[in-house]
Amino acid sequence: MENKFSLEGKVALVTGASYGIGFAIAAALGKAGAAIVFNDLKQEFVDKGLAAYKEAGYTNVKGYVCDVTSEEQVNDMVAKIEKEVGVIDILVNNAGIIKRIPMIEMSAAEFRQVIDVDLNAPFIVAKAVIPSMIKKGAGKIINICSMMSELGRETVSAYAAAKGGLKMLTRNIASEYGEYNIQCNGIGPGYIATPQTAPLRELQPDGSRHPFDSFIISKTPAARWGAPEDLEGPAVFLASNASDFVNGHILYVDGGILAYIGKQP
Ligand code: NAP
Ligand code: GCO
Repeated sequence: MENKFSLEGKVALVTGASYGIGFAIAAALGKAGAAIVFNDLKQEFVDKGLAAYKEAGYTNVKGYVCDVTSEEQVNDMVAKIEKEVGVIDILVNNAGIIKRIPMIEMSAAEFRQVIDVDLNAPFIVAKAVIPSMIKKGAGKIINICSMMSELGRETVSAYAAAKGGLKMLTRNIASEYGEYNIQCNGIGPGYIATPQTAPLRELQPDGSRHPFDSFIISKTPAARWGAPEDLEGPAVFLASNASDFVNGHILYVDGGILAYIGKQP
């Protein structure tokens, strides 16, 4: 039987993938056969990423310096990738930032910065890769959403607005380009242990768990934080022919958070 999960011969661009969730997803796509392409903001991070992929045994990897909020830089990078590696078959919009600031203390500039990276940039990168996908007659776009695509919480107004918007951008790309055999889906990770969430897991001065850490364990039926590796299978599924009739879907990989009302008293 044909292996519907094989990514042999495919080119995958994962944004912001020197470490964290992006690295785990790119590595999984690489293991399934894809050529890995990633970017980061500075050469220093790209070099660290390249060294990490090499250490993990990946040789078919290219890294580029590119700020995904800059349309000019993104268009240059995509043109270079098409020339140096090939047409991008799989795009994972992973690069993201968060600012945890109570809304009434947040400046409009800070709000805009989060929207710029977490919502405008996925639009910019998707817009840059879709024309070649249309020509090729196939393409996969995966947008990394969040629990905050569905839920609110104190201090993350900009992030929730951006990730909620990204869910709808996902559905709109699916609606607009589905007829060209392009599938655009989202992955909504639950609480995953990465540098982004490190401040929420810091040990207290007395050595006890951070209250947010205990809160997340109690809100998650799986009773643990996720690891970046928990996203590997879902990413390969959505990047492969196994999901060719799945379009505009957000796959939440959250240990059950969205299904759960919370521990009863
Ligand atoms: P992370 O550890 O902070 O990594 C984010 C990556 O994005 C970094 O490599 C960062 O680059 C890069 N980046 C940020 N702004 C960029 C820009 N303008 N241009 C290019 N690259 C940029 O985050 P993570 O936890 O792995 O999260 C990855 C994605 O998953 C994000 O979209 C995040 O919102 C989402 N997510 C995370 C969780 C979680 O619990 N961790 C849950 C749900 C969703 P630098 O190295 O230069 O900072
Ligand atoms: C926060 C967290 C979240 C997670 C994630 C949840 O402060 O609430 O950082 O936003 O990172 O996106 O899915």
